[in-house]
Amino acid sequence: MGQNNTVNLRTVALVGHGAAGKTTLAETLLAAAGAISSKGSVEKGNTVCDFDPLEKELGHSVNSAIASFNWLDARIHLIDTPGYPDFAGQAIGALAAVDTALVVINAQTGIELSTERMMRFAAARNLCRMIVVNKIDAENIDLPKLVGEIRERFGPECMLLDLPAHHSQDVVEVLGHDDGDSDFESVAAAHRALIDQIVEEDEDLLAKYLDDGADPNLEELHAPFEKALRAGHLIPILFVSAKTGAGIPQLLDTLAKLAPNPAEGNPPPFYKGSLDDPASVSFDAVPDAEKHVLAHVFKIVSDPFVGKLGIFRVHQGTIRKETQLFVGDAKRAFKVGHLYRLQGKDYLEVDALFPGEIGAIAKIDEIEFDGVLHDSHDEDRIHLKPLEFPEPMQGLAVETQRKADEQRLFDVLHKLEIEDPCFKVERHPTTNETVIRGLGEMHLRAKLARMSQQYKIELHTKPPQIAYRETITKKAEGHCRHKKQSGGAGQFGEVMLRVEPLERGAGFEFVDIVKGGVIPGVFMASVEKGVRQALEDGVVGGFPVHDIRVIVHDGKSHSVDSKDIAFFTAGRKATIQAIQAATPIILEPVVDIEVLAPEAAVGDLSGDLSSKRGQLTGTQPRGTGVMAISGKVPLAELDDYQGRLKSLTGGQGSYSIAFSHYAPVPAATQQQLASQKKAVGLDDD
Ligand SMILES: Nc1nc2c(ncn2[C@@H]2O[C@H](COP(=O)(O)OP(=O)(O)OP(=O)(O)O)[C@@H](O)[C@H]2O)c(=O)[nH]1
Ligand SMILES: [Mg+2]
Repeated sequence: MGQNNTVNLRTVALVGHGAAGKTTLAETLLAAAGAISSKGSVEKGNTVCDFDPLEKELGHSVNSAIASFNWLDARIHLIDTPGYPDFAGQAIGALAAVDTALVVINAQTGIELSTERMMRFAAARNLCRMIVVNKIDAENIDLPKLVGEIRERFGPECMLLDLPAHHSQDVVEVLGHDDGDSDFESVAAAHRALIDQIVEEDEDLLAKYLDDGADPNLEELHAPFEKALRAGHLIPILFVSAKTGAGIPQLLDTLAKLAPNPAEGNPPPFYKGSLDDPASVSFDAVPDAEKHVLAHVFKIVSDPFVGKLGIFRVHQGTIRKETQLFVGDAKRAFKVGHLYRLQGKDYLEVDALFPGEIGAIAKIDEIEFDGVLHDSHDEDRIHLKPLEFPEPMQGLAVETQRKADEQRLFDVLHKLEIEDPCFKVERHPTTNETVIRGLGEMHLRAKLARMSQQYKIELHTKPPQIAYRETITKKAEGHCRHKKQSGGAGQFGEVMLRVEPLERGAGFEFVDIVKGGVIPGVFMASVEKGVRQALEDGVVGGFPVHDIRVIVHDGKSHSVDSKDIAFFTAGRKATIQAIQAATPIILEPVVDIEVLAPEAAVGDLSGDLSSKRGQLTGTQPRGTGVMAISGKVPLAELDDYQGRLKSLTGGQGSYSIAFSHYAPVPAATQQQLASQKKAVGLDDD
């Protein structure tokens, strides 16, 4: 059977915390499998997966990278992902493309922030998970203690699939062995525990095992092993050193023999129809090469030289060069043309891609992130369950240094936005600011570097203005009779309305309960426009008003003088009046923050956050000597947090933020913001 045969395909994402050794591990696997002739290193900047100049400069991954190799009968597609929380979008995207998440843990630092997040994200997508403990060659590590911590954090289903031996120079596999040397825990005990766990999955096998007292053979164990992986009843732990190569042959064998093939993993959750429509049905893609094509785009790259590149996983059917494909609900198909498999930065042209393969198509403008590619209109309106990404909150207001670049700026920002679901661009017409948002300071720095290096655009940056909002705290009435009689035709419109607070996040509701046509239907649309204008302009500090219901209940019109503009103005002014009477307040965004820092800095950091109106919710150990401080803090207080963190931790800290909720600003801030706003004119038109 060929390596293209679906049963022989494996898709694996290397995920985990920054510096755990994922990129090095990918390099070591590729070299050991003979896919590359010599092994590069992240220090030298010559690995297959960290090929971006920025990655070479920073010494860690910024983008996910794809490579593949053959081992035994299997072709293994590997995605190396960045571990820093700032680049989490890349790792989350990669999880949508694989059957197995290989969570890499650094033996020196233990369980870290991204280890935990990725275990959670992978479980949420029902992926088969395996834990790889890397750097077993390092000094001063305590592997038995780490195994204990892994089980405590992720459950007793985390079971040893191999054990380090001869002072971590080697590794002994325990599924097929029940004796041999190991550095800790007996091979026999680990073997027994593993077999016991696996046979639980198959009643017949369990009965036979109990009767005979003999171990089932590896063939008999295969199906229940996959079942246990799929159900999350088994999360194998493996040990490696990506540096010395210890444990690498065992890991390769595990990927080829035990990692699920596309039919053995949990199928991806596809939907026909819209997700919020209760009538839409979920179904499993079938990894059958003969069926209709279903592929999911999990990554977009826009390269100034290659153009737009869509990277996808084939879930069903076969994509060939001459295949006609549709993107999402598109009416028109495109012909594939060139089809590639990726090896780091290299594109290798192939004739066909089968279910379970990862590949790329270039220069197709319609391809979009998270889109489904298919080859028949029968598959229109099919979506993969949408990926959930953290909301980018870290903002930077940007301006081009050269005026001549202004035009290009938006094109380039748009390209970056398409590639990265955690990078957003906002235009604020009122403040004339262009704000870029990402998951952290490093994320934005990477974008600026990319714009400078690839697109030759240099930017000035400054902290952006905070996205304040206004809302009301009680019901109130508003009334405006707009009347103008200055020669010629007059203007007349009268509106009576009531405003009511809605719960946070509810937005805006417009309700028309006018009786007897006192405001004719044709003018009601103008009233609503006036109301919306008032809400957009804000009343207290000039910020948009949210979470409000506006009920128009009475009014008057004039048979000759009533005009759209008159009702627009009356609606706007009545709203302003009502809001002013409804005790309006200003709200500010509050974010969840997680700070990772050395234990010694925890006191200073907690004190600093508290003094910045932060509310701490907990402090937890993360790995050796590292603590995670979590809490909520107003975004406005984090303008220069990177700098403060650096000085309080001697450069050893990192943090990430995600949107939490909107909350009222302190009275003094409200006064200050209100005084900065021009008075709202109820008299102007
Ligand atoms: N001693 C030792 N060092 C290792 C091993 N594997 C990786 N390293 C080193 O650990 C550092 C980080 O390795 P990377 O491969 O860049 O780690 P990564 O997980 O890809 O990091 P991110 O891309 O930031 O998520 C580098 O200095 C590697 O040389 C190992 O097995 N043993
Ligand atoms: Mg890396």
